[in-house]
Amino acid sequence: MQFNTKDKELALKVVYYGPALSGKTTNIQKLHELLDPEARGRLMTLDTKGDRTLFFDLLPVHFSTRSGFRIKLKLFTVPGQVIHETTRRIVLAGTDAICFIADSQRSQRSANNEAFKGMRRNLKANALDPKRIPVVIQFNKRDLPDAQSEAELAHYEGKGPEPIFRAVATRGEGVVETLRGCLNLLWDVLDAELDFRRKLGITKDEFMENIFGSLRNQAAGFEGKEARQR
Ligand SMILES: Nc1nc2c(ncn2[C@@H]2O[C@H](COP(=O)(O)OP(=O)(O)O)[C@@H](O)[C@H]2O)c(=O)[nH]1
Ligand SMILES: [Mg+2]
Repeated sequence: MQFNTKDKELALKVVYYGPALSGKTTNIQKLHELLDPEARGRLMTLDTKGDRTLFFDLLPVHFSTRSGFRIKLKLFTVPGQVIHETTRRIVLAGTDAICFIADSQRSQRSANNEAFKGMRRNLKANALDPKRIPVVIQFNKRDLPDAQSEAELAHYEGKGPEPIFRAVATRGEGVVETLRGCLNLLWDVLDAELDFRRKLGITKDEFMENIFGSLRNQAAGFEGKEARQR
């Protein structure tokens, strides 16, 4: 996080972490489609198949608050393949929150578990406390026949503190809910630690509205847009 109260600038970093092919890139591609073009920047996607040393996707989202703060939200994905462990560690550096994208398919259970353990290990390697960094878990690919059942997911819900979201990222289902859930936790942590609400001069609701408000307006169509300008 970069928080500059003098220049009224705040940059937050959220990382989409998880095993290979769980749908991390699809999540931020859908966000890119859904978010207000005025609020989001260019989606940068680097292909992990290519011959590069650093691979990740980045979607910047930026907006100004009523209180005059410029806020930039940087959404990153990590490459899931085992060989890219160093990249995952580097991308996690300085992260403020994590959306862990799990693959619902039964065949991917151990890949999910390995990635989750790796995430905790890489947080620690970056001197970040896994207990302090907000994490939400998304079980993606709910549409596939081999997906773990609701009863099986309920088992995870009881296991850890992380909220669990269901998604079909390819259809955009659950994508916004997951990010919203993550930012909800992040706001609470930052408000408790830094007195965020007072320093930013906005409430949590306003913060969320700034990011996601345009989604509702898109659904509401032209009338919604007009109402927003008033
Ligand atoms: N059936 C299904 N396929 C998905 C879903 N989300 C992503 N995929 C597919 O899974 C593959 C890997 O997705 P990608 O976002 O590249 O995974 P990443 O490696 O985590 O970034 C792609 O072929 C996606 O179209 C989903 O919810 N359902
Ligand atoms: Mg990817």
